[in-house]
Amino acid sequence: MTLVDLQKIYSQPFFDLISRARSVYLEHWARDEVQLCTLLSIKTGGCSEDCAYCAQSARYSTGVDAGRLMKTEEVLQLAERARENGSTRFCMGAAWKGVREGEAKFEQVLDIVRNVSRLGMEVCVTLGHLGLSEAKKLKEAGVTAYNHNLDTSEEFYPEIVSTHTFQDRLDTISAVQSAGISVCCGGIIGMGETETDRLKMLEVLTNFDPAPESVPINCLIPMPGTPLEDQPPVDVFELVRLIATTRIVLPNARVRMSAGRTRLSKEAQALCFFAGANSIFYGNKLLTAANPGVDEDRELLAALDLGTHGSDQE
Ligand code: SAM
Ligand code: DTB
Ligand code: SF4
Repeated sequence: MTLVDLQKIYSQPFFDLISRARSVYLEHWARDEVQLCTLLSIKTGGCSEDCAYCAQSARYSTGVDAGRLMKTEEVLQLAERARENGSTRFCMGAAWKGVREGEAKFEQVLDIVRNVSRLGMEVCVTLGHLGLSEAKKLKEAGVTAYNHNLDTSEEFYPEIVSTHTFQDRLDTISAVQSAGISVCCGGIIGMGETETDRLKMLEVLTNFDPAPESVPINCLIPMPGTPLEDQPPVDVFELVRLIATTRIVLPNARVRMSAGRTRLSKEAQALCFFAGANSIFYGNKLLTAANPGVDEDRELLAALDLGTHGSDQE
């Protein structure tokens, strides 16, 4: 896909765009079903990187203190609870620049993954930068997907992060793919980027080989203390257009409505589902920020007659 192709799709009349996205969804997915994913921050805060949106960067005074890496037992208990609550994917995040083979913290993560993967859910981790040997170890331990977002276009990336590059992100993704792990890769909107930046990011995603298995679309949560704390909210129709375009060009990907749902109305979320979103983070908390309550989400899915992945529907 080229940027021009994406611009054509994105800028067609709104109802044509979402109808087309809905048809593509129905052609590729058996039923209306949303995957519930539980997110857990296994190591919070104190990160060396300066990502301008992130409450976990040690550079900003955000009130998020640096924590220690959780113990396997603690993680396992929460993973069991997530499975009981209907999640079919468990995503663990760590606030690090990256991991290296031989480090004690990496060994500890491998131990966590080995244990969590026995529960039978998809196991996703997001640990920052890594190379092929680390990716292979994670695969062996039972990781099914690695989350590493491009976050925005290559051109806008240096405005958001100075401590690593867009190319570093691509290198990690390529290591993950070479190890045979599914890639979960998306971005954030609402950081001051243009429509072209958003579509350029999507252009890069459509040229991944293999295509990303899941695409998280985050709306910026303007975290107090970060350089982006005063950013205005994203226009909901721009969000819906981006989700619909993603559904059309990456028909087999799980498109995840990720950060920022607390600021979206029920109606806005319904439009996002219609446009092809088929996964959400489920649980009261994301990594450090709030997420809609589980009861609220259950009610919303029921009101829209949306089933959940992994549950018996017949
Ligand atoms: N340190 C790892 C990394 O950078 O890949 C993993 C954790 S990082 C918090 C994962 C993703 O969460 C980021 O790439 C970004 O897309 C999203 N994220 C973080 N803070 C956010 C915020 N305030 N609003 C929206 N999305 C956010
Ligand atoms: C992703 O794209 N979004 C999630 C997950 N991958 C790791 C993280 C959202 C974080 C929101 C801000 C916070 O909780 O601090
Ligand atoms: Fe660190 Fe990841 Fe936050 Fe960047 S997004 S500051 S790398 S935790």
